[in-house]
Order: sequence, then structure tokens, then C-alpha cells
Amino acid sequence: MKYKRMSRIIIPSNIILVVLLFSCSVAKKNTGPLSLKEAYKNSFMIGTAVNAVQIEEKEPNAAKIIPQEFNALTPENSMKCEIIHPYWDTYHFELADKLIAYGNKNNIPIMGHTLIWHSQLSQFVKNIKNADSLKLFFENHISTIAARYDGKIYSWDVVNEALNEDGSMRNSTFLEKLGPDYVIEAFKIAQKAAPKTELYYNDYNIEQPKKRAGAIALIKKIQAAGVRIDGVGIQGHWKVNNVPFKEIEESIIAFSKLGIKVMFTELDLTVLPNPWEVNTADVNMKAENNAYFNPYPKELPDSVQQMFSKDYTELFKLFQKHHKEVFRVTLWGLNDQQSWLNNWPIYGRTNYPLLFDRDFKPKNAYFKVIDIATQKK
Ligand code: 9MR
Repeated sequence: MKYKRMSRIIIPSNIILVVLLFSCSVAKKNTGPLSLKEAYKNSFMIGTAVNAVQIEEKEPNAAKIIPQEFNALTPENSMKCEIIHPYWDTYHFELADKLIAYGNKNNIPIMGHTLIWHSQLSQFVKNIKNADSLKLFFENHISTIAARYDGKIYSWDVVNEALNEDGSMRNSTFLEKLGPDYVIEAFKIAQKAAPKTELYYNDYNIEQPKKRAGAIALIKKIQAAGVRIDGVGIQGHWKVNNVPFKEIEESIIAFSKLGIKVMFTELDLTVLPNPWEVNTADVNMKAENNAYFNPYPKELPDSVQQMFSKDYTELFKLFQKHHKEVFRVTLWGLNDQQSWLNNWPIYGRTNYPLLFDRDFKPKNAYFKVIDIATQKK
């Protein structure tokens, strides 16, 4: 009887297929992860670097996307020496304070960047000739800023980029005048001024074996001095089709053995040719612009877009595989327009290194990265 009644209603199979596909897509939209931070909430924090325009919410798209997608914020420039401490006795805290307020309003922790770095130093620091004055600057700078934001920010990159590619200490005014233990000293001062703030060492290329060994030795030295260090930031400025996956994985394992948090703090993937053989993020290296070095001024060819998506996918697969060791992954900027890579190492190029395009639209790589999170760990 039942069979007979049903057999009278004939539904063409293609309609059934359409209805099935539609309900699947509705179901996926309703139950799937809504954003990067949602997708990775059980794995690691997902951050972005923010600039002044974004901190002041002058860009409506950014103002909407940032709190929706990210649960960690790093000031791209506004806590660096030349901005926050321009003269011996003058501090400009306005922008950093606005960032704290922005973080509070949106309930997003702030990752301070950075207390001691050889680059973007104020002119008065570059002019300091003797060790005693530099020591005084060093103590005042770290303790004033770290104390002001203690309990208000989550962490500090206490020292940034202190190493050479071979793992030795980079030559800088700090090394020259204060000696190699200036790094330990910086952590010691920060620890005293900011007992409630996590303290990190941050550098690029420290996934590479020699530089990694240098970073491990440095961290061990800090630990052996009885000084607190809570984490290490591998910056992650890499090149499409040339991402050092093996070294990255080895580094996650090696650094986490030191008993500290491992983070990827400045992730982006350049798609443009590099004027040098070496992979570097040294901001002092610059070259001239020309058509060969700026091959995609209008749009990125599909073939490159695919490599880009693939590399981001593989990277997040790796981070996800090591989600127990990886504490945070921060992208160095929100969208392609904002990236420093449009102006470095050659000024005025069109680069495509991030997960959101120039119109703030999520790229294919964004969706792939979200998909990785939903796959079984
Ligand atoms: O993204 C930053 C860019 O806006 C600045 O002009 C540049 C100047 O030094 O610094 C960039 O950020 C750097 C970060 O602070 C440390 N690691 C390398 C980053 C890219 O240069």
C-alpha cells in the first residue's frame, strides 16, 4: 500500500540532487566555523598586526574584520622606540594607549612589540656615544614602558632580532656598548617592571639551523641566569614556493623542548622576486624598483595564487599538527594593501602576502586555512 502511494509521486533525480546540495550548503553555513579565531579556538591564538589607522578604527572594513577574525593584536609600529620614546624625557603613549582601549573594547589581548631592537631607534639613542648613557636609556626605556602596560598587555617581545644568520650576536649599539649580556639584562629589567606580562625573544629566520642554534643558546643563557623568558617568536617572513617546512617543524620541536611557548609572530608569504639570494627580513636592506621585480602590478596570476594557497594550507597543517606546542600564529597585517612587503626591499611594488586581498575579501587561501582547522587533528 505504502509503496503504491509513493510510486505515484515521481521526483526527477536532478531535483533531488539540487535539494540535497542546497541543504548541505545551508547546514555547512550554519554549523561551520565562522572565522579564523573560531576555527582555531581549540588549537592556538590567531593574531594580526595593526597600524594606526586600524587602531583608530578609521577603516570601516578593518574595524569589522579584525574583531571578527582575530584574538591577538600586535602593534605593527606604535610601540617601537622611535614612536613611543622620541626624546630622552619624552614618551608618546597616545597611540599605544588607544590600542589598549581598542583591545579592551573588543576583548582582544595585546602582544607588545618591541622593547629592545637595533632598528627604528629614536635619533637621540643613535647619538648616544658612551656606555653609561646607553645603559641609563636602556633601563629607563624598558622599565617605563613595561611598567606602564603591565597587567594591560599580554606579552612583550623584549628583544627583537639580536642574532646574525650564523647564530652569533648581531652587531648593534647595544652589543657594542653594553656587551653580549645586554639581552639577559633586558629580560631582567622587564621581569621586574612587568611581573604580570609574558616575556618573549623574537627574530626572523630562527627556524634555520645555525640561527636556531644561536637562539637556543641565547634562551638557555637567559634561563641559566635565573631570568624569566616565557616564549620565542619565529617571525615567519617566507617566500611562496620556498617555505622551509622541514626547518619550521624541527624548530617547533627544538624550541618547545626549552619549556617555553613557541609562536609564529609575523607571518606573511611574499610572491615577488627577491633582489638577493638570501632570505631576510632585515629592514635596512633596500633595492631599486623595475618591471622585472614588480611582475604583477594589476593582479596575481592563477598559477601563483594556487602556489600561495598551497603553501598557506601546508603551513597551517603543520601548525595544526603541532597545536600542543604552537601557542599563537600572527599574520603581519590584515590585507595585501597594508603589507610592508609592498615597500620592502623595493619601494612601491604590488605584493600579495596575506589572507585578505586589497578589497578586504578573504582569498582562497583563507578558506583553505579554515578547512584545515576542521580536519581531524
Ligand atoms: O611592518 C613594519 C613596517 O611598517 C616598518 O616600516 C618596518 C620598519 O622597520 O618594520 C616593519 O615590521 C618589522 C617588525 O617590526 C620586525 N620584524 C620585521 C618586520 C618587517 O620589517
